Amino acid sequence: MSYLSSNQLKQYKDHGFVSPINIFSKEKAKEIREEIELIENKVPGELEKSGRYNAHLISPLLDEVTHNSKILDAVESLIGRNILVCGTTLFIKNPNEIGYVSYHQDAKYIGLEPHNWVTAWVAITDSNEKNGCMRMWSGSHKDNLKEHDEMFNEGNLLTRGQTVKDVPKEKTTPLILNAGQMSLHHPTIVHGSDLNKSDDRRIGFVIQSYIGTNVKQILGKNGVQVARGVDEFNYHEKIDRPKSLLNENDLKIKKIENDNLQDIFYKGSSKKGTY
Ligand SMILES: O=C(O)CCC(=O)C(=O)O
Repeated sequence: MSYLSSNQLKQYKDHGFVSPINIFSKEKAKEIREEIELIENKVPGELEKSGRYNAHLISPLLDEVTHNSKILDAVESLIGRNILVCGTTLFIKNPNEIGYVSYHQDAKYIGLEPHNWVTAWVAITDSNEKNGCMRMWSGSHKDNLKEHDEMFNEGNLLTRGQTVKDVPKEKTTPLILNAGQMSLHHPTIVHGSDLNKSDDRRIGFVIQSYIGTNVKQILGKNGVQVARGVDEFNYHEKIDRPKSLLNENDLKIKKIENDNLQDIFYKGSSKKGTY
C-alpha cells in the first residue's frame, strides 16, 4: 500500500517533487520555532554555519519531526519500508541578510548511492516567494548529474556555492508552504531559492535525507538512526536520539557528525567556503 495518492506519486515521478503535504499544525510549528530560538539564545553560534547540520541530535522537538509518522508514511511510499535518517539541515534565512541557495542537485555532492533516498523540507515558518521559498526545475531529475561550478559567493547557503548554469528560472516552480507543511524532492532535481525579502525569518528544517537501508555513503561517513523498519544492511554507524534539550553528550555527538559532514561536502575541493 502507498500512503501517497496516485496523483502525488505521479507528481513525484513526472516532476521530481511532491508538495504541499500537511504534517502538523501552525501551533506545533511555532513551538518548534521557539525551541530553535531557545537554542540560538542559550548557545550562540550553535546553529550557525556548519552548526546548522543535525540540530535534531540536540533538540527533542526536531528529533520528533524526523520520526513523525505522517512524514515517514509519505517517505515509505517513495523509498520503501526500511528508512534511515541520515542527517538534517536548518535552512534559515533572516530578513535583511543576504542568503540564497544556488541551483544545484543534492546527489551531486552528498555521496549517497544508489539514489534510493528523498529529501523532506519541513516548513517551520510559512515559506513563499517573498521570503525565498525553494524553487524546482520540474522534470530535471530525469537528466543525468550536471556540471556544477563552485562559486563560493557571499550569501550562498551551500558550502561551496555549487551552481548549475543556465537554469530557466522563469520556468521553475515555487514550493509555497504554510508552517507545518512539507515538500519532498528527488536526489537529482535541480533546485534553489532566492533572498528573503520579507520582515520575518524563513525557517526550513530539512531531513537531508531519508535513505533506504541499501544506500551507502561513498564520500565519507554518516551516523544514522533507524526511523522505520529494520536495517538489514548495517552500512552506517547508529547514533542515539537526544536525551534532553542541549544534553552535553548529544552536543559532542552533533559536533563529530558535523565534522564528518564537512569532510564529505568539501571532498575534492581545494578551497573552503563560509559554511
Ligand atoms: O532552503 C532552501 O532554500 C534550499 C534547501 C535545499 O537546497 C534543499 O533542501 O536541498
